[in-house]
Amino acid sequence: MVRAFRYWILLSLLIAGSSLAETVRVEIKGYQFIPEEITVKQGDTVEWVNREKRQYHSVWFEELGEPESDYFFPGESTSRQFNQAGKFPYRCGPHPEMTGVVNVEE
Ligand SMILES: [Cu+2]
Repeated sequence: MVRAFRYWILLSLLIAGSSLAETVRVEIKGYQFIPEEITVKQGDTVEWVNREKRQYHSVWFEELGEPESDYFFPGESTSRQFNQAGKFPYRCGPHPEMTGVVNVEE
């Protein structure tokens, strides 16, 4: 019984400490990325979901020299995986005042 309990503790620690990649969601509403700044772990994916009534948006990591995402409409989303640690500012293509930041931790 004690031994089983020890195994259970060990297993719990392994699960808690595992680096399973996650998908973290950012919502877009009222011409804002919500939350505007997020912190994820290396290997995680960020998914931006458009919650507007009728406005499309894009996600553009302009400073990384990447192409802008396709425009995505209400109910649609776009996503990007982050495999490198760092601070990554981005913006919406059609609305330069819409900005956000993804912080990626090792
Ligand atoms: Cu926009």
